[in-house]
Amino acid sequence: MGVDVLLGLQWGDEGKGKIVDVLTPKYDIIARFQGGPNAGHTLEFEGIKHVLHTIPSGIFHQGVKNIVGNGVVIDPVILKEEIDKLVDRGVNVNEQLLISRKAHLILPTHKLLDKASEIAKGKAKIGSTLKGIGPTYMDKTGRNGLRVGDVFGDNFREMYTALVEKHKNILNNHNLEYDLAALEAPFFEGIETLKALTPIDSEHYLNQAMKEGKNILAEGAQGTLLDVDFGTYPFVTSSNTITAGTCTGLGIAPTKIQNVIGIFKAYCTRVGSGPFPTEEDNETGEKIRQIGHEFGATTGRERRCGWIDIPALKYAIMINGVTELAMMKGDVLDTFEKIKVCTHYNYEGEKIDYFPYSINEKEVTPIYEELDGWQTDLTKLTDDDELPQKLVDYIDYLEGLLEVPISIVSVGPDRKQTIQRR
Ligand code: 2SA
Ligand code: MG
Repeated sequence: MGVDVLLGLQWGDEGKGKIVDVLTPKYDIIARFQGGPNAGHTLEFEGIKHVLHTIPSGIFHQGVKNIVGNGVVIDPVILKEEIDKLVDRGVNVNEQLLISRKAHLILPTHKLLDKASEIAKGKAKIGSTLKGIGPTYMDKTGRNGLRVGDVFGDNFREMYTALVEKHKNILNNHNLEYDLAALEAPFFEGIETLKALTPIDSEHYLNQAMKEGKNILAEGAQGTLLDVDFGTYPFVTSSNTITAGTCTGLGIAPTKIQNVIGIFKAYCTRVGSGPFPTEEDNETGEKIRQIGHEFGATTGRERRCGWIDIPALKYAIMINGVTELAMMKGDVLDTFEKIKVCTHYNYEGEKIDYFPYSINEKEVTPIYEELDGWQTDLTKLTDDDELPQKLVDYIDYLEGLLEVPISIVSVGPDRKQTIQRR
């Protein structure tokens, strides 16, 4: 028994939450290994939409344990809100949710520092979610951070105050007005909620579970192109969003990893700043945005929309060791007469099929193939046999380029709108 990994191959929002929810019945444990409340994982079933930020997407399945690993950063305020909603919906959170003692805490001042940093960058801002992600990971690697385990100690308040003093010194150099006391009240309420949960050491817990024959699914957040090492730096998030992040973010050895399920949209989106070669900043992009409801699940921001990018996907498949693919939101393209696929880049005058050091507009222009659209409503389909031929052609074409089977095709946001291919 080992660990399967499910992660995004683009710039996030591929639909990871939905597919984790669909696959959860095959697993005993679902575990988040990186990121934090910057994530917005949307699940839909029985006519209700749920958005999760910190809590893994297996939480709606009774008996399944959901782990927040050491690689995740936790905002107690947002965690409390998420838990309260789940409790209202009858989820037994105390039984199902376990949190690593080694996960780092997002303090109110981390959010202020995030904002100050973005303002200071001006036009070069990252377009962060302002959830304090960058500053919290900076404190983690800078060896200043506070961890979940600290909240159970006697001197948590002193530790908190010492770190906040450091943050205030930095904030003094910025022209940012803030009311810290107003932010601290909900923070300390959230800390009480956190204290009521079961703390674990995810490395011991998960390795023991594997010995007992349990199946684990690791749930990625954001996407490969936002990875701090391999993404479009500096327009990335501050964690390793790739398969390797599973090892460091949960305490699992690389030899324990089995299947890696890579998720991508039939087109492509990005939220926040940074290069996006296949972006359609025009009517086409707007059409995709409206039909696909492409707005941030955490911030509500408009997502930038464009065509599928094969060199980028091949890069993500390579970095992650993807063994199977899930294609999401094909239904959004139902009314398109023609569908474009970027197969290569023109890179400084040369035709290439790989993802280069920089994909800035100056260096890279996409080269497209155009395929016929299927012009069929996919949303009612339930079986592999019912897929229209033109969609099958599209899938075959992508599989040929990507050299990995597309085993899942999603045709709508609901749990039920998922086709497992044979
Ligand atoms: P951060 O907040 O420091 O991680 O931001 C750095 C970059 O990472 C991007 N990022 C995301 N991109 C897509 N989806 C994300 N989650 C939310 C969603 C985003 C939202 O599900 O829609 O609601 O806006 C996510 N989280 C971080 C971010 O846009 C920056 O480009
Ligand atoms: Mg999302």
